[in-house]
Amino acid sequence: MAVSSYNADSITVLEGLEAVRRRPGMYIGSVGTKGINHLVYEIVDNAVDEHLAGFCQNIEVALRADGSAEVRDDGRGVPVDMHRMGVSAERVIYTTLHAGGKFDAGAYKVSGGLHGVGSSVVNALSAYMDVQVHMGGKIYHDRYEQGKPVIELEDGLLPVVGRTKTTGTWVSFKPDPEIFGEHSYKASSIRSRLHETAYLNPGLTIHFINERPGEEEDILFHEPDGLAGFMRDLNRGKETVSDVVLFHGKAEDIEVDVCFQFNRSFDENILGFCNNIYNAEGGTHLTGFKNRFTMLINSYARELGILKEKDENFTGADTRCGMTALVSIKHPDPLFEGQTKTKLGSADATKAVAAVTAEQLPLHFDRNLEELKAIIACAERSAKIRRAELKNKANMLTKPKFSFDSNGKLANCESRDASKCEIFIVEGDSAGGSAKTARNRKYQAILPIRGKILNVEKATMDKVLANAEIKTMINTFGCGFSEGYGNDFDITKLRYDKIIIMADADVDGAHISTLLMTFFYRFMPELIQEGHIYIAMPPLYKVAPARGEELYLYDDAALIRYRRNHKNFGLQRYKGLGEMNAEQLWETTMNPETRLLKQVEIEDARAADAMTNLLMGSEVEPRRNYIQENAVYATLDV
Ligand code: 1YM
Repeated sequence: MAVSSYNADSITVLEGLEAVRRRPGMYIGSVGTKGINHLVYEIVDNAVDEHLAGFCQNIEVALRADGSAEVRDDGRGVPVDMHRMGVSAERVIYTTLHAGGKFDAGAYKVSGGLHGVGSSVVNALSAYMDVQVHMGGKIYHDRYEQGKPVIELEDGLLPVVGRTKTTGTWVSFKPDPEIFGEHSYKASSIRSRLHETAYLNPGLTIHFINERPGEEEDILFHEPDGLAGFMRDLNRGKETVSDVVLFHGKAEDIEVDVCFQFNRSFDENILGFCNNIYNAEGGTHLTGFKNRFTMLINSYARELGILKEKDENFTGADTRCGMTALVSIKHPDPLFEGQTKTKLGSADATKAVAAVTAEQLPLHFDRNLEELKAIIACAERSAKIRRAELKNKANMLTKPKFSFDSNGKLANCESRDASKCEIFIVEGDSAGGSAKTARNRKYQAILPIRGKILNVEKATMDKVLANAEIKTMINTFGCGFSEGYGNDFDITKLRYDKIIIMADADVDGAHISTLLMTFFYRFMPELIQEGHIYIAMPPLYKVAPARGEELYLYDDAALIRYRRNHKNFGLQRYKGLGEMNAEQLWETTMNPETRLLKQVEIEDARAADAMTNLLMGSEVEPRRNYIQENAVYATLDV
C-alpha cells in the first residue's frame, strides 16, 4: 500500500521531483549528452563516496544496449530500514531532494558538489529506475517510473526478492526520452571520467562495460599508483625534465595532495580536483599552489645566484613553463562557482594549498638540488623567450592586418556582422573548391588549409608564428592570440561567430581536427570556452531504400540501427568530403538548417591536446593502437 499510504511529507516529495522534471537544466546543467552523462556520474559518485567511507572496493558501470545504464558497488548497501518518515530509508533517499548524506550530518562526508541530492534527481529524470540492495543475506528491490514508486510496500519496508552472500547497491536506470529526446551517452567522456576516478582513488577498481551496438568495450580501471600514475599518463611521450614530485599535507581541515612534473614543452597543464571531482574551470586550490610555487622558485633562484640582484623576478607563467600538475583537495564543505559550477570558490582552499606547498616543497627541493636547478632552467628559458617575443609582437602589430600568406586563399563572406558569420576551415584544395561553390557567400567564409598544420605541441613559438596556415588563421579571425607570456587576445574583435572545422570522416581528418583543436586550446582557449569552435559532421553513409526516402547517416551506430529496420537498400559510403559534389556538401554538412555540428568543449580540446601528444610522441605502439581503434570517429552532440 506504499503509494497510497504516502503521507503529506511525501506529497511535497513528489512535487520536488516534479520541479526537477520541469527544470532539469537547473539540476544537471543540460538535457543533452552532457546531462545524460551527468546522470551516470551522480550514481557513480554515490558509490565512490561509499569507497571513501571505507566500505567499497569495486564499482561496475555498464551502458546497456537498450539505452539504460547500471551501476553496481560492493559497499554496505543503501540503508533499507524504517526511516522516521514511515517508509524504508531507501525510498526517502531516492525520492527526496537534498536527502542523502544528511542522515549523518556529523560524519565527515566528502562530496563533489551536487552529490547527495544526486540519487533523487537521477530518479526523477529516468523513465524507470530499479534499485537492488544486497544486505544481511537478502536482496531488496524497489522500482520507480519517472521518479514515482511503483512497488507496494509492506509496513513501509521493501520486498525481499532473493538471497545473497554479498553486500552492495545496484542501480539500473534509463534516462527518460521525454526529458532527453534522442540524446544518448557519450561513452568516451564516461570512460575518461571513470579512469580519472580510478587515478584519484588508488584502492578502487572500476569495471566499465559498454554494450551499445557499434561501440562495445570492456575495461578495468585500477590505478594503484594514484596521482603519480595519472602524471605518467599525462606526460606519456613527452621528454621529462624532472621526476614525478608528490606531496601531501593538511591545513585548515583540508587535505591537500599535489603532484607535478616538468617536461620539455612550453605548456602548462594544471588540473584541479575537489573531493575527487575534476574542476574544469580551476579555482582557489590552483591559485594557492601557483602563487606559492612562483614565490618559492624565485627565492631559490636568488639564493642560488641564478637571478642576480638587478634581475626581475620570473613571472608565474615562467615558473610553470613545461609544468604538468595535479592539485587534489578534500574539503568538508566546498563552494563552487563559475558558469558550470566547476570552479572551486572556497577561499580557505587557497590558504590550505599554499600552506602545504610552503611546508612540503622545500623538503623535496632541499634534497633534490639538481632537479630544482633543472626546473629553474625551464623558467629561465621561458623568460628569455618572453623577452624575445615582446619585441617580435611589436613587429607583428605593425604589419597590415590582412596579410594573406597562404596565397590569399580565403574566400571571405560579404557580411561584416560577426554574430551571423561563420568560417569553415577546410582541408585540401578540392574540398575547399566544393565548399566555395556550395556556401552561402553572404555569411559563410571558406579557408582552405593545405595538408596538416604544424604541430604546435612540438614547435617553438617563433616557428608556430612563422607557419603560413597559422598566421592566416590568426589574421583572419581578427582577435590576436595568447600564449603563456602575455595576452593580446581580444575576443570582442572576433569576425565570425562560428569557426567550423570541416575535415574528412577518416583517420587523417580526425588528425587534422585534433591538430586544429590543439592550436585553439593553446593559443585561443577563449574561443573554445565561449563556444565558438565547431566540428562539421559530414555523413558517413547514404542509404537508398527500394521504397521511401534516401537518408544520410552520420555514424556507424546509425547504420546498425538502420539495418535493424530495413532489409533491402542501396548503401553508399563516403570516404571523404571530396566525394560529395557541392550540392551534397551543402545539404549534408554546410546548410545551417540541416547540418549537424559538434560544439567543441574545453574537455574535448584537452583530450585533443593529450592525443596530439600521443600521435606526435615518440612511442609508436600507442599511436598505432589509437589509430586502429578510432579509424572512424564520430560522436553526435547537438
Ligand atoms: C550504485 C550506487 O549509492 N551506494 C551507497 C550509497 C549509500 C551507502 C552505501 C550508505 C551510506 C551510509 C550508510 C552513510 C548511501 N547512503 C545514503 C544515506 N551506489 C550507492 N552505498 N550506509 C550506507 O553515509 O552513513 C545516501 S547514499 F542517505 F543513507 F546516507
